[in-house]
Amino acid sequence: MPGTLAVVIPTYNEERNIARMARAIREAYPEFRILFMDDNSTDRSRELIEGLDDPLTKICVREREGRGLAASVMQGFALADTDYAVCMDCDFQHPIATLKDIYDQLEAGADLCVGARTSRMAMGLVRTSGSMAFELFCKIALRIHGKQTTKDLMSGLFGLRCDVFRPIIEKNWDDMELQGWKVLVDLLKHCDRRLDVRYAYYKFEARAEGESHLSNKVPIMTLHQLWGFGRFCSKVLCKVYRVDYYEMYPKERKHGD
Ligand SMILES: Nc1nc2c(ncn2[C@@H]2O[C@H](COP(=O)(O)OP(=O)(O)O)[C@@H](O)[C@H]2O)c(=O)[nH]1
Ligand SMILES: [Mg+2]
Repeated sequence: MPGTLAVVIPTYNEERNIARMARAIREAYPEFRILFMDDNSTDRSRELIEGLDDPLTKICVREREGRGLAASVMQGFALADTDYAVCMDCDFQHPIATLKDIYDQLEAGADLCVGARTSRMAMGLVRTSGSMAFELFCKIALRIHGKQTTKDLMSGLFGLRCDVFRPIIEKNWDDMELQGWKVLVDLLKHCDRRLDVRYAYYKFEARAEGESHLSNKVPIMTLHQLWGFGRFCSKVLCKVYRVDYYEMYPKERKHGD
């Protein structure tokens, strides 16, 4: 029996892309489930997906309190009632054709198949350089802590075996950077066994419609994922960006801070 797959797509105010994305995936893959994990968008996203009337396409509108990209993706992995799940963005930066390559690698036995970008220049020079610098930092931190790393650790496109990763997510939910963006980093950080990692290479495109949701909190949260030294750096970055660290992480507030 071929394995089943759910495409988990985190969304926030993607009305300009969402229905087209659902139709494009459905046209290419009649059997894949599609699960939009929407963070209580203020636009017509929900209406547009419900209007498609496709039994294999669902939109889960999340509670406002638990808002977060990583929380959405990981909750989507937990909800997906399939053998495999793939995380993919809703703005056509990730080619739909790469889903097939990821599926094939998972069927061939991979635990994790990372969509690896052949170039990141679609993000522009400044963001590409930042992305590569942060990736290097993440790789060093993971290695120091004896964890596995992958190519394109910053990738928002990757597929995994649900039976391998669901227990990791459930067990470590409270330690995950739930508002963060680098889901792959958290999954590797909390994984204690050697994974069979494979790759699907793809050309990274520019966003189709709308604007990126990136904010200066994303690099702060990425550093915060990286143990003690990473947290120290995230505090420094908070000072640079004039962001209140303890407002982001109230549980870390000590008496006197
Ligand atoms: N659920 C959820 N999705 C989000 C959030 N922020 C961004 N997204 C989605 O995550 C994906 C990547 O976001 P995007 O703004 O394109 O970031 P970029 O590609 O790094 O510039 C898109 O599908 C967004 O709609 C959020 O807070 N919650
Ligand atoms: Mg994008």
